[in-house]
Amino acid sequence: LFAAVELAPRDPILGLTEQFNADTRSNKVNLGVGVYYNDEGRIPLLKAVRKAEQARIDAAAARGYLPIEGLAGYNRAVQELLLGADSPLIAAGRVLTAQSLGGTGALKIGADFLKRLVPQAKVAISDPSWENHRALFEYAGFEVVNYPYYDAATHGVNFAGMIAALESYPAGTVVVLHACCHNPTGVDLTADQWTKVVEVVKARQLIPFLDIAYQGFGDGIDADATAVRQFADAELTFLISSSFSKSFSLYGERVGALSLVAADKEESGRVLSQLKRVIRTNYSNPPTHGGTVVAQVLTSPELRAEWEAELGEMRERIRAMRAALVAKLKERGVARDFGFVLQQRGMFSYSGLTAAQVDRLREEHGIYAVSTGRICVAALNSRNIDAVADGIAAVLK
Ligand code: PLP
Ligand code: TYF
Repeated sequence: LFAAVELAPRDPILGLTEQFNADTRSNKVNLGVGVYYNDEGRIPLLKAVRKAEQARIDAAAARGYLPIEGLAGYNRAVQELLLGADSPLIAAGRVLTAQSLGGTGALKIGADFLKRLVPQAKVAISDPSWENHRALFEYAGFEVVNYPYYDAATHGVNFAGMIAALESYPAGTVVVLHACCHNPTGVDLTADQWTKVVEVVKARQLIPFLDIAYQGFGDGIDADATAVRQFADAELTFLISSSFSKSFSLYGERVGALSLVAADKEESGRVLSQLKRVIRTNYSNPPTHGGTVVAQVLTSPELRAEWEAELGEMRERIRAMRAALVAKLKERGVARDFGFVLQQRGMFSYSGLTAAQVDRLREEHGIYAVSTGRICVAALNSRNIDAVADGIAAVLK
């Protein structure tokens, strides 16, 4: 049966971590995978999370099945985080949310749902985009195309190219948009550029699918939701995949959500009934632990305040590392101006390093980055940053 099965290629990012783990050098640094590490180089367990987990253990709660769409309190909290607690769409019953297996799970149930709804549609993703976007939508049966996004010459967005592509798509094309902290480039649209994107999406009757995996890592919880809220204000129907992997440092618990904004409450009920079918036939219902913990933190005033402070610390630490990297490269006499790293948002920086330079960084210095030149700034710390600056300076000579 399996004799003809070919060996599949490794995911370039997760494959890099396997290679890193097998490296025996003690001074190695992994700037490959998108994970936030604290200054000690460890994935933090947030204090707010620990307290909510302790309360859950103390309550000795039974582990019955959750509803197909997950915990009601969790889903409501997700909606308020994305759209704002005072959102008229939530009040009108137009938003429906299903707890999902991380942001990836949200994209997948969204893709499966869309495939039944608009089977002929193409899906457009940014060039470049998160490693998994293309494969995920292709596995769901869609043809995937790229819209221009990153402009290497300016370290910015090729906005004219992006808009021209959106304007060229037929009505009903699904457009996947990174709502903040673009992965892999770190380059985001401004609020005014989002206004233009919303206008074009509306005029061309495209189907917006917003992916927000780093809310709170850019400029703050509400500031990072600007794109989501502009789509909401434009009276559009759209999809949002969201994730708490990063913002709660709960990578392995798989906590995310798919939210859909429907035209009215009655439509929302019909849509949810179909989405539940997708979920039922995939994994029946989501797990209890992560969703319960996140809901507890988001709805308890003390834990919420503690989480927001911890998220703010993560955001500030990444910013400090951006500034330190730029300064240290300058100190080492690197001629290229890396000031653009300070403008980028979230965990990542498209550093401008070539694949050959990334190879040398790994082979000669034990510093791992993605071959595209993407580095995870959230993996820099006060102990490894000098070695990283030395390595980058060396490969740029
Ligand atoms: N979408 C983007 C843009 C991401 O960078 C990630 C990162 O992991 C995801 C979705 C998936 O999130 P999760 O790890 O919660 O599945
Ligand atoms: O981009 C990253 O590094 C994270 C983690 O297939 C990740 O989003 C990377 C690749 C992948 C799944 C998750």
